[in-house]
Amino acid sequence: MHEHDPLQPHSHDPNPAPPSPDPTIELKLGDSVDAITVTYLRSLPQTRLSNCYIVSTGHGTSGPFTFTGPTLAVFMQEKFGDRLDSIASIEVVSGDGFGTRVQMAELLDPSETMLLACEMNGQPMTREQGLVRLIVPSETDDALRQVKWIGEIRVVAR
Ligand SMILES: Nc1nc2c(c(=O)[nH]1)N[C@H]1C(S)=C(S)[C@@H](COP(=O)(O)O)O[C@H]1N2
Ligand SMILES: [Mo]
Repeated sequence: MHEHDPLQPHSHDPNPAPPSPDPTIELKLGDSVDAITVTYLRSLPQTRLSNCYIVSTGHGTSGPFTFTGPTLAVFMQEKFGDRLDSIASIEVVSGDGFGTRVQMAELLDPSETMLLACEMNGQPMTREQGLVRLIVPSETDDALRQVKWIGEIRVVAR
C-alpha cells in the first residue's frame, strides 16, 4: 500500500512560529541519541553561503540572505568519520513534523553545499528565525527542504 511520506516534497503552508521554545537537537542512530548544541555546531569549520533565497511560489520569495554554519557533510564527517559508508540517508526533521530526507549521494556531491545554518546575515538566528536551519541551495521549488527549528537528525543505516 502507498503510504504518504511527509519527508518528500508536498504542498505545504509554512508554519510561521516555532513548535516550542525547546532548542534541543538530537542526533539519532538506532537506539543511540546524541545531543547537538548550537555551540557545538559553531565550533566546527564554518561555511558562508551568500545570495541564498527562500523561494516559494505560493507565498513569495525572501532574500537574498547570507547563511553561515557547518556543512551537513562536515558535521556528518565529524560525527561518523569512516563509518559514513554504512549510512544510506539522513532525515532532518523539526518538532512541527516538517522535514526532508538527504541521500548520502547528495551529501557527498561536491556541487551541492547543504548547511546547518546557525547565522543569517552575520547574526545568530533567533528561535523565531529558525535557530538552526537546513539550507539546501539547489532547492528553489517551495522551500520544502529549508527546514527551520531542526529538532532531530535521524541517521538511516544501509
Ligand atoms: N520546521 C519548518 N520549516 C519550514 C517550514 C515549516 O512549516 N516548518 N515551512 C517551509 C516553507 S513551505 C517555507 S516557504 C519556508 C518559509 O521560511 P521563512 O519563514 O523563513 O520565510 O520555511 C520552510 N521551512
Ligand atoms: Mo513554502
